[in-house]
Amino acid sequence: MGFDPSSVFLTFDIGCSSNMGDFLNGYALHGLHGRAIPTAIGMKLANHKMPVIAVMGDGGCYGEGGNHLLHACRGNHDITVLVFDNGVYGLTTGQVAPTAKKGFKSKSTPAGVIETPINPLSLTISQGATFVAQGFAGNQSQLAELIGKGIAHKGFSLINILQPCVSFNPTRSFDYYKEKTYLLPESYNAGDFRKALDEVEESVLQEKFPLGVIYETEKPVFTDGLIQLADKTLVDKSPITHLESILQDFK
Ligand SMILES: Cc1ncc(C[n+]2csc(CCOP(=O)(O)OP(=O)(O)O)c2C)c(N)n1
Repeated sequence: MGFDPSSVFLTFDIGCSSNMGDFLNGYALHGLHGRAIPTAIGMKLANHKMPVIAVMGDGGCYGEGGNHLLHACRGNHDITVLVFDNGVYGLTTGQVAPTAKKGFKSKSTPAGVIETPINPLSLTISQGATFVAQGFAGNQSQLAELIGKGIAHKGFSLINILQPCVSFNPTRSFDYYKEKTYLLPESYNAGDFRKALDEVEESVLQEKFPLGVIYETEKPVFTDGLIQLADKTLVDKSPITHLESILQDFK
């Protein structure tokens, strides 16, 4: 997208997903499990002209950090969240994550998952997200395009990325995703809220995964509502000249 690495901010959760922080150049913060979204929102408030991207696993985003996700959606915070959805807690070796299918047997659910899985698409669309897409690690050109669109979108964007965890989730193999994913047709209208929810519901019934932009709309973003930020960003407004005295409080 032509960004200088020093003009973008990335925040990484904890997990295999977030070890991506070791492979990218750019300003980044590798924070706490489930907390990449509040960190991203904080960065956006400090400098709302800067693209901010949060990278998370499905455990961190839909489990431990699920509450943050809801409020990021309803606030239409202008950040992009990339979720590496493999259906398990990969880094901690395969406990079940919220997108796993009912009945899935894992180390933490030896008799099978009892709960209904979270559907990240309908969840975020219904809570006010203004850009919701799904990609597949096996379709890299489409995925790159979706990530670009998500970053370019003004408002809260979520890209759920289906990907195998070859070590700890054999049920979600490449072949499984190849069979179960489908591209949304050209005629699909991503601007229709009700149709987007219907499409997702139908895909769940069929046990299929749509790929593409599922829903997209325009609404004012959170910082548009802050008159304090109307003229310039917070970092431009108040250079921190008294950092030492702030830090003293923590000593
Ligand atoms: C507050 C907190 N709880 C639990 C952990 C332990 N922990 C580290 S990674 C992880 C799971 C990561 O799973 P996911 O977010 O799905 O990412 P993945 O590794 O699959 O990419 C957990 C539970 C932690 N580091 N911090």
